[in-house]
Amino acid sequence: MEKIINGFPFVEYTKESYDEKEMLEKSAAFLSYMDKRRSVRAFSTKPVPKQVIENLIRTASTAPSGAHKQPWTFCAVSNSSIKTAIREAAEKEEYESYNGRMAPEWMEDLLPLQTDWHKEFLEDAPWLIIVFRRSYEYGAGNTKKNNYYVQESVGLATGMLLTAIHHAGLVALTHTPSPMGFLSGILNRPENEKPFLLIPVGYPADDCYVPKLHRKPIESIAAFYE
Ligand code: IYR
Repeated sequence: MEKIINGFPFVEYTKESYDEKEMLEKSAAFLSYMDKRRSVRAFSTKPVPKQVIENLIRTASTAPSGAHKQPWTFCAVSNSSIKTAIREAAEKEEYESYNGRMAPEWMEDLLPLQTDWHKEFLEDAPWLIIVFRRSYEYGAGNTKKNNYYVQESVGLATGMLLTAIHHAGLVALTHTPSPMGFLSGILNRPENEKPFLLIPVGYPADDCYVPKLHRKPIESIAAFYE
């Protein structure tokens, strides 16, 4: 059903609700499913079909955004020379970060993850999805048109991307080479797009270990006011 409200088209919302028992079961099952998602740093080189990546990106793009501006661009790279260029540029920055640019406290906080400046995953993973935030759009005559809550919107879309990746049985890493301006150059992105996150996507390597982490209990992450 469609109707016009103050001159703007609306469609009837299609309900998706369950009885309380079903809701409890579904929410608990989804929790235990999502709890298995982990950031992975050891990737298999096994290819992933482009159609799957397209579906993941389209899922991410269902995220809410400020004034529905959808202020994101997802660049999906499987081209091996571009992956190599990204790895080389990222490792150059990361080498500097791990050799003096990161404060001692930061280095210490990273110890349990055992990361370093080597980024093999940037070549091993079959796809790199580089998320760009679009700070503004170009209007007629090259004028700038505002986007709103860009960081929040792109953060939400990226969260949904990670959920979709996990749901497809694949793994990902939210990688933040810093600074990451080199991505705009390598991918030839326009001035209104700024790199947000670099996400290798693929299958885990055969011998894949992840840090033994603990999730904060509900008492530490939530406050209920009933
Ligand atoms: N960007 C570096 C360092 C790093 C920073 C944080 I915060 C992490 O959670 C993990 C790593 C790197 O990717 O190695």
